[in-house]
Amino acid sequence: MTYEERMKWFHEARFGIYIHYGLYALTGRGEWTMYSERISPAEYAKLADDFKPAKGCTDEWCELAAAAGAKYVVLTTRHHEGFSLFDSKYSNFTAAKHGCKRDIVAEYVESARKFGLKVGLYYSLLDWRFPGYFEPKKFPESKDALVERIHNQVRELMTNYGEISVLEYDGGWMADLSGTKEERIDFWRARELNAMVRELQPGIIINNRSGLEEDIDTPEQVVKASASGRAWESCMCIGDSCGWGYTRFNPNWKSSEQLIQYLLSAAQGEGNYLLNIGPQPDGRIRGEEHERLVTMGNWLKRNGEAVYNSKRCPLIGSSAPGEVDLNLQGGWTRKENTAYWCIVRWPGKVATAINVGTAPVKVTLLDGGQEFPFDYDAQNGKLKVYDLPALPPDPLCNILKVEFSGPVERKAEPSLAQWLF
Ligand code: JFZ
Repeated sequence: MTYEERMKWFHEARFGIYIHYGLYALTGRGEWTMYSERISPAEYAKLADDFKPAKGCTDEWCELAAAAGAKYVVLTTRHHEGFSLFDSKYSNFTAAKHGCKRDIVAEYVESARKFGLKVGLYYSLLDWRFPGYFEPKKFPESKDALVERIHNQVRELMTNYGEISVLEYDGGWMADLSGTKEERIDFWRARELNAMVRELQPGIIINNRSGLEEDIDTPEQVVKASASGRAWESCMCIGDSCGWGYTRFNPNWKSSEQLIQYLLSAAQGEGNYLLNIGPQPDGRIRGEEHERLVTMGNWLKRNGEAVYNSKRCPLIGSSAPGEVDLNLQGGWTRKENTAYWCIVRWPGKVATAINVGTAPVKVTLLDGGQEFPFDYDAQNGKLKVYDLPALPPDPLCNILKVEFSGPVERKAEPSLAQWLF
């Protein structure tokens, strides 16, 4: 299967939901609590017997992800704390052997398929319980045992749960942040690991966090486009960036408007947006996350044409790899000779786009299809759309669908001062 064939559904999807759930949810202080508070493995393991996610919580996660307009989900099967949400022959520190005594990954993949979502699995290479991770030279047996463990568990994940569409590694960095890329690859035996993964799951997409580049870049808490031709996925929390796992107190929630803008920024850079939820100790989703995802889904029902399977557009504000620049009027996505102007700050009755190099033939509001008159000054590359509502039709974000007479081109400005004369 070629890279392009494997990536096809990913580019059509544009939007996924990350789910950070594990023992750490019981602390209410985030997924790094064990390390941040230097809680001993023995003390931390006491939480396991209280790990009792509500029956059906995986259905709740996946039903909400589908309602949000996401096309795939990614669940933390084992985070840095080492607690596996799946049954494993290689660890007793699992949800199948403690607390609920259930295989949550098995329930999750069934739920994802029930709601028509592609299945993604997150797996942390590091495990704080192994001294060999922190000091591999001092504890070589522990380091070797950890690496052997992760190879065996990844094989279990790639074998026991049907078709897996995305494997999101994490935690591939060295504890002292030292090491070259090659040293990290050797430490985890990543080439051997990923060859096994691809043997078991030929269509899988693997992220760039095992040390090897593999299929997708993974900018975190920022929308940063990779070069054309390289797939990428921006992952982000809805609340504070410190809280992937459930944090009881999390005062800074991004608004639905901001989340939609981030999703559009990702699409404008031909990338994906993986938005995170951190289920509560009982597995239920908190109101702040639930309401935003429902709002996003309702907006996508009306405007998804501009997002799903969209491509980069050469018009201003949407095409440059690297930082995706959100210019004042908003950026553009594209499908063939049609472009979608994602207007995040409504200009009032007249909207002006500059550096437009192709003649438009029709301008409509994507939501509802209302057509608007426009004037196109080919000489100066300026498009003006008239008779728009004075107030934004949709308070969240509005898309003008612009159908062009041919391939969409950006009109170069002969000089920076040209427009002054
Ligand atoms: C990692 C995890 O430590 C975190 O808990 C969460 O799961 C997130 C999605 O991934 O966080 C990172 C990973 C990499 C960097 C920073 C935070 N990095 O490369 O700077």
